Amino acid sequence: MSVKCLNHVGIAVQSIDDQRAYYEGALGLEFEGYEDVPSQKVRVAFFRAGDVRIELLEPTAEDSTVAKFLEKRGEGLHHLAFTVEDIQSRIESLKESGLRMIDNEPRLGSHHMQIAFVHPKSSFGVLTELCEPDSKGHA
Ligand code: CMX
Repeated sequence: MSVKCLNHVGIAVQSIDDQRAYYEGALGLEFEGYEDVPSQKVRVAFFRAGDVRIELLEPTAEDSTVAKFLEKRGEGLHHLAFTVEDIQSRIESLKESGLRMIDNEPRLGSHHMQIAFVHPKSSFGVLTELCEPDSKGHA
């Protein structure tokens, strides 16, 4: 299992609009836009920091996993996402090495990517996302 690069850093927030000025204004990161990700019940905003993105995640439903996270842990670092090739084989090899996956099959995430999560109990408390850009090269 080797990853190509760090794709993005996910940060759970109560309100994207309340934090946009910090990332865009104070830090000077390039704002790339908003996206709804219905499969994950979140609205996200991306900011470009060199080759990596910062992804702000705002829940869109009370039963969103991000709503639960905010309730339990408050705002802050939520996950790290790594770019991989052939995500289904990556999932299988992680399972074979004994790791617990949240997703046994890839799901559609932001930027048309196929995504799958490793359970944080298997990754030392850091929720880890695998993502594979689509054939048009979205990343
Ligand atoms: N990072 C680290 N630990 C986390 C976590 C996170 N982001 N979210 C939950 N946990 C921990 C909980 O604190 C809990 O730990 P303790 O047992 O020590 O208290 C443990 O994981 C299990 O939590 P839970 O409350 O029993 O279960 P949840 O229903 O909250 O589910 C999880 C946890 C990780 C399985 C769920 O959040 C999940 O499926 N996440 C993957 C999908 C996701 O996060 N989507 C949003 C982003 C999508 C995107 O980027 O587009």
